[in-house]
Amino acid sequence: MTQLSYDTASARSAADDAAEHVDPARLTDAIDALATIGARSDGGVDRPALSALDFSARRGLIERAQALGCTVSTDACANLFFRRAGNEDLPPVMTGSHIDTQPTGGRLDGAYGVLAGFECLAALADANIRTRRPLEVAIWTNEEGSRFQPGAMGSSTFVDPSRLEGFRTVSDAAGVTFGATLDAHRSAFPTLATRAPGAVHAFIELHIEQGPLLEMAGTPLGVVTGIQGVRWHSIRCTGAAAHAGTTPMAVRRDAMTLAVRVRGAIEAFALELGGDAARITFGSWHIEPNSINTIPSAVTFTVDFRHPEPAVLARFDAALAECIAQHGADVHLEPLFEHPPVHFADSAISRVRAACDALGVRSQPIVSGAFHDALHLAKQCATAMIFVPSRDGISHNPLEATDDEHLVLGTRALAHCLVELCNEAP
Ligand code: HGY
Ligand code: MN
Ligand code: MN
Repeated sequence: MTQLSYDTASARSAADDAAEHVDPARLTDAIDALATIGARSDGGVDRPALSALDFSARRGLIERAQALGCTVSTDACANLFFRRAGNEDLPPVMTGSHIDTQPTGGRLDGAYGVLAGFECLAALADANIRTRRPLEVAIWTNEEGSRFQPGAMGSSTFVDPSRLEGFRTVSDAAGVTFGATLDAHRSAFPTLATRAPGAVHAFIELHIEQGPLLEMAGTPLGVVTGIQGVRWHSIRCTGAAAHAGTTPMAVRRDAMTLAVRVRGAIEAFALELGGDAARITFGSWHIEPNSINTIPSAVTFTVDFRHPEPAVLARFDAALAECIAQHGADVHLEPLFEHPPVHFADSAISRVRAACDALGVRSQPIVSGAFHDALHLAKQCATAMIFVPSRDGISHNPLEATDDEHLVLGTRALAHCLVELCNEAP
């Protein structure tokens, strides 16, 4: 086997070549096509994790990957891996994201990163570029955490397989367990090989910013240096069901009254200790029995707190525990997900920045307000992200949009960065 030379100059020209072979129409057509699976009448997408719609999207992408000459594999958490062979059997460079969406999601959150990865595979084929290392595009299962909490289950178990057993017992609102959907996935794709565990050289995730900062700055590309910390909890407040018309106010045990009081207390201390950088959301509510003329017997709501500083997150944890204790036995806290702030590897960040510079495109450093699968991959290998602007900073909303020009630029930067990483020596 002749030892191919990957000197920087040829690797750099290969990287430029790959970026130039990104085909704008092929990319936007792929985004449009995927958005039809789970399309909402308002232009958004509702494609729950491991639903029939998700399976349908996966089937199409498996076929496309096979047509591109990739090998396709999966793992026990239904992650999908589309691998383009390299000249040397070295740890691969990975890219990818997720294709599950929020219930009122957009067409780009997650899907863009997966389809840009596919576009890089196609661009490499068009340019007839062979890289030293394999290039692997991943679809990570259940990143959103909307149907099954916590989020980012697929990437989390890729990095730490011991977490899967606990995830399998998590149920969705209809009582379907995550384990049952994993088994259904295995039955739906019985011939998929199981990916052999192994080292990963680097992971680069391309994603929409989902906030307003790049657009406000007029910057087309974000060099993502890290992800802020996150806390997810479920809080259950209990009371006593009683008749709405006959029960005097003074003797009620109204679970909603208690829940609103607890919510107010949490919001107050979260904003007080977190300041302008604090992000507190109470997004999901479940009321029992949820009847207009019965006093609620139980109210369960979720807490989503985000902050870039570990010390603030620790103070939030302490204040929340104290708040729950103060409100007595009728308030129960269930932790769902927590992750400290992540700082990406300088080596990966430098590759992303160099790719933006090579394209002659202005970029700026940015910390991600949203979590992503890169949160977990950063534990496994040199990891970084590329952001493109979100129009009006909107995401997790059918109005989510990004200019085609930016979608293409982000993909060109990804192609450039991946080739440079794929040609790095062991
Ligand atoms: O919640 C998040 O940050 C991600 O969009 N799932
Ligand atoms: Mn996402
Ligand atoms: Mn999302």
